[in-house]
Amino acid sequence: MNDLSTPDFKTLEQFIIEQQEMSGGATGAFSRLLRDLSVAAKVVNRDMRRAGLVDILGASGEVNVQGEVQQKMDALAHAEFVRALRRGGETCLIGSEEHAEAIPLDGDRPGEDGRYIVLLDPLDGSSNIDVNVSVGTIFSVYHLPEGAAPTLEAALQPGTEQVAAGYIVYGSSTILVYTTGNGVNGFTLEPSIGEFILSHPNIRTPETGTMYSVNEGNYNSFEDGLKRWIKWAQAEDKATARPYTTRYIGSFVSDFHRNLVKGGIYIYPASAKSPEGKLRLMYESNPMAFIVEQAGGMASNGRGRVMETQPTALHQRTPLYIGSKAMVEQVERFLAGEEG
Ligand code: AHM
Ligand code: MG
Repeated sequence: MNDLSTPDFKTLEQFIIEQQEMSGGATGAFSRLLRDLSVAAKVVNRDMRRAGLVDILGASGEVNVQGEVQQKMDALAHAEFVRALRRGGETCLIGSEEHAEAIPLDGDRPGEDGRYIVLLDPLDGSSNIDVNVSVGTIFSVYHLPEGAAPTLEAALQPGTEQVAAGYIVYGSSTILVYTTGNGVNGFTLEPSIGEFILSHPNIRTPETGTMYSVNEGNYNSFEDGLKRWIKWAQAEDKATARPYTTRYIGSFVSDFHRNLVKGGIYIYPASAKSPEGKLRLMYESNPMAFIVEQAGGMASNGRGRVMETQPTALHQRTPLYIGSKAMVEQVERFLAGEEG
């Protein structure tokens, strides 16, 4: 992390503008969109830091005259992102985990309708808030196809068409990580100046790791190949640093971020409880798949590349195997019956 006492730290906004200048011909619309997302993230971060005080402060009626503070945090995060994107004017359509239908935005600059589609999970893992566990936001950005109307059909593009993807972890610190297809960079929020500062330039995920993240309570209904891989991971073998370590927070963004930095695999497979897997393709799996691939990792549905799935619905689910490349490839081989 850069030292703020030295003049050479770089803010997210400076970084975005630098990138824009490097890609000649950019109009600035995309930079403004990223700024809008980061502003919403700061607002949500502020609200998150007060989450434990909601009952006390809310009861006094002093915090928020609209009573918003008493809303569930995930609904509040949804409202904040929609507000920021609407105000920013670069977005024509939003798809959110917190809203059944895609939301078209009129934009408040007549004749200058936004050209971007933003799909997001405003607050993933929100059931963890009550117990003070880190949660996050995940977002995915597409172009509105030339000549298309801003409807759900326009949003149903495979993950390979994403122009940007990112996430924010509201954890012991708040970090925003994103890619535009040109590597992955992470920015930590410096609360005293209210800016995201470049803290993790050009993130590369380790080729392999020794951590796996899966809800093993569902083990009995996993498919055989996965069961065999888990038993393999638990077996003792010095040469391959086994047994591996289980790390499962139950908050996807946090589990993903840890594995991205340290190496590992996150798995949410099909199970009896969730026959299609649990995570959503469009605003959970695809954006993380884009990021992990850009960092040198891999994302699979167990049979193929997640980002090549042709979506048919905004909220569709997918099994997900994501993380260090060697680990994802190996689990795929177990699933195909080629090992174990
Ligand atoms: P949510 O979008 O309703 O918060 O659900 C997604 C969350 C992920 O953050 C987490 O990895 C997963 O659900 C945990 O599910 P489970 O409790 O079944 O292990
Ligand atoms: Mg979610």
